Amino acid sequence: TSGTEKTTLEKKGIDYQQVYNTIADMLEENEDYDDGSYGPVLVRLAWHSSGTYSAADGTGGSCGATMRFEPEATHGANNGLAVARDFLEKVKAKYPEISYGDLWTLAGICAIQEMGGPIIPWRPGRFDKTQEHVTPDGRLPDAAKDQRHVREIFYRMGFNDQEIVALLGAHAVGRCHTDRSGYEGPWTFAPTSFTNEYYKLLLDEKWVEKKWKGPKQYEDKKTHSLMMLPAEMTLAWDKEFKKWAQIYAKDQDKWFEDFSAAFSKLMELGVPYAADTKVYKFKPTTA
Ligand code: CCH
Repeated sequence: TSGTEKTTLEKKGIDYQQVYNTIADMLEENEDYDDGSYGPVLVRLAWHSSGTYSAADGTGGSCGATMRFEPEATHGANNGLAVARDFLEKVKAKYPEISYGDLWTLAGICAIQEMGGPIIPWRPGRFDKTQEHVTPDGRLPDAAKDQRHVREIFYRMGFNDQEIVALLGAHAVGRCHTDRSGYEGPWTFAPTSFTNEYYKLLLDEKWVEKKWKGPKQYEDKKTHSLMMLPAEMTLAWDKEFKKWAQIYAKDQDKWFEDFSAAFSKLMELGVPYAADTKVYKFKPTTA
């Protein structure tokens, strides 16, 4: 194709790196929000919009962005995610051609990369679906439960034990909010930095039940300022889970590699791609 033709083609399409840069520039626009970044809540939106997938019947997943609708928007697990959806409306207004599913997943990847995480390959192609495609409540993990439940939920999506442990390391960033999940506090001392600190703290600190009126959660005995959910304490208690947690605590490069692959897979569950769909690897604005 000639230079002019190519420019016309590119004009019709969406410049996804530009969308990425726009989101990246907005992440820290409000220093009063949480720890100063919308990154963590955007990661949670990307995950909850994808984690409804069921491999058995192909329902759910990020294609469709059905969390825009009731009752999915108000499923208990999604409390607080309106913050992330509203944040991204500003980006949607600038790039109206992008589907919500592509926007939410791209934003999650942008947030991880901008917080210092690995490069995560991403492909466009999700399209908006209607309210009839909302999945039933109960497809996302319940933090109060044990490893049987965690396995049941993630096996349903098609993940194995190694991928489960790799994905949970995303709790390196962000925090629990009493007015969203009922739980309270961050998992690490640097909740806007994407590192393998989560595994180190989980395995090295002594975790005790927090004494409070809220739901059962654990706190580190030393500082009482960090938290772990009952469901994720199983990463230290279950033999097979612990094996991977130890590997990731020792080797951040290995974790980055495995996390990138697992998160990319999560974002793509149930998305009907054409074989020649272009793979994007976005350039961090911080590099
Ligand atoms: Fe998570 N997560 N998550 N999580 N999550 C919460 C917050 C975040 C569970 C429970 C909770 C993943 C898996 C699990 C993030 C990413 C991931 C909260 C607090 C609970 C509860 C919500 C609140 O109060 O705001 C459980 C249980 C599981 C699995 O068993 C996976 C997988 C990912 C991504 C790969 C991120 C990020 C947050 C922080 C959100 C924020 O607003 O700071």
